[in-house]
Amino acid sequence: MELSRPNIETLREMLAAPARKIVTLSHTNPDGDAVGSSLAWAEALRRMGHSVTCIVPNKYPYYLNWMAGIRDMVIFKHDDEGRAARAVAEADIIFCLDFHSLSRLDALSDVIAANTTAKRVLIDHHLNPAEPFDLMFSYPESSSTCYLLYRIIEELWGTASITPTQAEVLYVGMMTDTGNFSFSFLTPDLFRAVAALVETGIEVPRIYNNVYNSFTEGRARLFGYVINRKMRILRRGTVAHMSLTEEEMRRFWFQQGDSEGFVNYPLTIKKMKMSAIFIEHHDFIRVSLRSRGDVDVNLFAGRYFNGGGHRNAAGGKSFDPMPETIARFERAVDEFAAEGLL
Ligand SMILES: [Mn+2]
Repeated sequence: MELSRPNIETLREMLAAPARKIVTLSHTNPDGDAVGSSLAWAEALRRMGHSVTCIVPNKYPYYLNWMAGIRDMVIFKHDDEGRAARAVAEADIIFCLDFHSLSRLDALSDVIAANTTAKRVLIDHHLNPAEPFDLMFSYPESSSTCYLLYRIIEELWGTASITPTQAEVLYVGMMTDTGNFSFSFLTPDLFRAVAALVETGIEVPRIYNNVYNSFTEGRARLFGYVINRKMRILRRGTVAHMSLTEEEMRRFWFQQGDSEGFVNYPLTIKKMKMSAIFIEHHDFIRVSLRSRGDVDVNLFAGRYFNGGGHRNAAGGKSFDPMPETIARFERAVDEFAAEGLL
């Protein structure tokens, strides 16, 4: 992965004095990569004298609460004082981290659209960025936005500039987006980056425990329930889907983030190629898709659920009720298989 030299120089000029008002944005249901990249980038920019507001559309999951600086992030959904709207209106530069389309911001996208003068910079690793940006760092071959950001920081200021707090939040993004370094794009350079982060003194086992061993009892029981009672297997054991209604989630004291990772589990079954979970929200159903190897769930999500993401991890939405959503998925799977794509 080679970063574009002209883009790096443009970014360097953009961040040269005078001090700017800067906003970082990340996607709805912010995950470790979204939060980690926002916090690491904000620290770098503040050190240069810029004033930075990190905004996310809704709350991050509780198992990220321990991350340094996370409580300073503005959560648009609970922002009764209008801090997000003010920061966006005043912003000279808006950094879009870990998402490729303003539609991933839900209601926050209207606020962004209102500021037509700020420079917009994309730093992301999802396929096919949707909007025009003034400057784009779009690298789908990067395993996480945090790794991409590490490389940008390396080019701009050198890795010696990375503090232990930055290293810790960058590591969270690299770890979570790769499933603790088990998915694709695990390049030697990624591990060299990890080595540099570890050199700053971060405690890898503690970070792992904070993220992966900090769930609630309700989450463990909900997981057992969804695998045992709700997993359906199609096409001779190669496709699985699961669903959760709001009523079921209430029964297990659901908290946001509790269903994180469920969709990966069917892929632990030998020969499984594709897994889906449908999670009911107030006015739509969120569809999450995972696959192994050549099965392209980015294509599948785009075609059937108006979404996208990465080849092996993607998502979309359905505005139909649950039974219709599941029936549509099953028909889509047959169509996909008939075309030899599964
Ligand atoms: Mn990511």
